Amino acid sequence: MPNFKTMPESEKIRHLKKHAESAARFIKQYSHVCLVTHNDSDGLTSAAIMIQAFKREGITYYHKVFPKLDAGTVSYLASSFPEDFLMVFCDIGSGQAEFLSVLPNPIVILDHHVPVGKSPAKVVVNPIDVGLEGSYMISGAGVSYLTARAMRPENADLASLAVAGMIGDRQLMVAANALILEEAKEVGVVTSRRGLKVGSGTLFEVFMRTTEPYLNVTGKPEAIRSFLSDLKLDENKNINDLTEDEMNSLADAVLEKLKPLNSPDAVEAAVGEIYYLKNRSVENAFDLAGILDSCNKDEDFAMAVALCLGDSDVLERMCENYRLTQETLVKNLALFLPTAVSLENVSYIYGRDIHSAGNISTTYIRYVNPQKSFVCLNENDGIIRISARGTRLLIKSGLDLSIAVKQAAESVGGSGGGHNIASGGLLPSGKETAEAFIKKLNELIGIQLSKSVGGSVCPISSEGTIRFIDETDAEKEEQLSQKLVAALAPDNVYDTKTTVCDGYADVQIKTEKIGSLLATADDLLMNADGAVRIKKESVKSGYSKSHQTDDK
Ligand SMILES: [Mn+2]
Repeated sequence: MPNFKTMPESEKIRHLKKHAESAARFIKQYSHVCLVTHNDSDGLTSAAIMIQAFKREGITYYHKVFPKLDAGTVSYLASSFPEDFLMVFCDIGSGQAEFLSVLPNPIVILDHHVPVGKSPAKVVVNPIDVGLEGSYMISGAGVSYLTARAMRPENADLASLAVAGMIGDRQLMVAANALILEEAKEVGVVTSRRGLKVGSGTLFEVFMRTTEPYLNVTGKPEAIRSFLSDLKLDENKNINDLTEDEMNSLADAVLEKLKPLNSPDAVEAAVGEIYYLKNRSVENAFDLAGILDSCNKDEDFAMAVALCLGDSDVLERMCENYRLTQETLVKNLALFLPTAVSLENVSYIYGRDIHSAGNISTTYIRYVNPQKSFVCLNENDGIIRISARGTRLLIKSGLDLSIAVKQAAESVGGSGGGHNIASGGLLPSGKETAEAFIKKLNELIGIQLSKSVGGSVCPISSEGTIRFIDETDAEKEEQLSQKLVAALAPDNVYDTKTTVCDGYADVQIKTEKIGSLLATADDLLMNADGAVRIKKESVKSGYSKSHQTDDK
């Protein structure tokens, strides 16, 4: 078993590709496949990728879409398909090993979710198995693409769908994603330009219905008009037709609005590369991902796959559906975001029949308060659906929502899981259950973030103070704290401030990244420990004239 922890990223990707090759070889042995995919844009683009690949191999397929797998859905699959059908799961299936074990069929899993339990699958392709991050380095569509690509080189044209899947899952263009994007550009199925990362349309339309980024003008006609006229931009101009200068000034104005949030996630989500899918009927990748995410019925899912594979007859209907969904979302955000309650480590909204709870969560953590994890608890049909979100900054400080949500949900008789940054689950209904869950979650996240590092370092901001309490007696001897900070001075990074007072010394550290802050605090504490020990040793061996203190 290779050691994936110490392996360079390119090696990990090479191993992932090897797994994809095994999956491709395995799939090609079958003539009948039941394809099961997740119901979001990443799952639906995965479906389109695999369906095109099956068609090219002459494999007969059936396609089922589920929001999640449980005992019921798996027993439905078991009773609906003969045992000799290959079951291929895309963007779903890693967390449900125990349910899948009852299927007599051969199974292939192409997924990027956290694996739970021993998988009954014959082949699993999952980035986490080779030490890559599933939450931002490759999506379900990316994993499916690598598999399809290994089935047949001509499947390289499906890379544009993989890019739409990455966009839909809000991934970063790094690691395996970067490699797939490079391939997509090489074969000419994707191009890109820099600017505001939104769908196409007139500037007025874009700000009326775009929730990524969600700004103080979003959905407000008057505010949008004055924002655009201040920038001397014509509200009826299509965003695709903006000159480079116009796009830059628009992007700068949006960044200015995001500044007070101090959220790298928001900045990254708002401005950067816009991807155009050159061989798809919806060219803008944000539009395609949005359209697919607005699908929620079986007939929508069939249209979604058809749209991905070039059926332009369904285009108008799906775009209209998407427009309505976004309008409702903008209204819901205005309605629900102000109802959020904040505890020490988590903010939450609890309500009934909340539409698009996942989007509300994403919007809240990104554009309202990125300093704490966020949970939307949506009660309907006698059950509470959890949708929890974190930020990469919080994850660097120790947050893992897949674990915290699972444990908190289980503590009140529910279930949960997902990614470290975005996780979901179910709870029994009732306000008391919801409150008990939140209380437990708040506590668990507090433990994960382990609020203090050898003093009062707050790991959520990139600013912290370590206080050294001086136990030496100021009347009779030299203050140890002064010696200590003098000894530490060479370790000071840019923006380190030291204050020495009677009885204590404060070292205040400011860094750009939370990681550097933690590393600096760690170094300082280690060296401080060393300095104290040396001081005590020197006291013992008589080098110091100061009064000998208790040195056990
Ligand atoms: Mn996914």
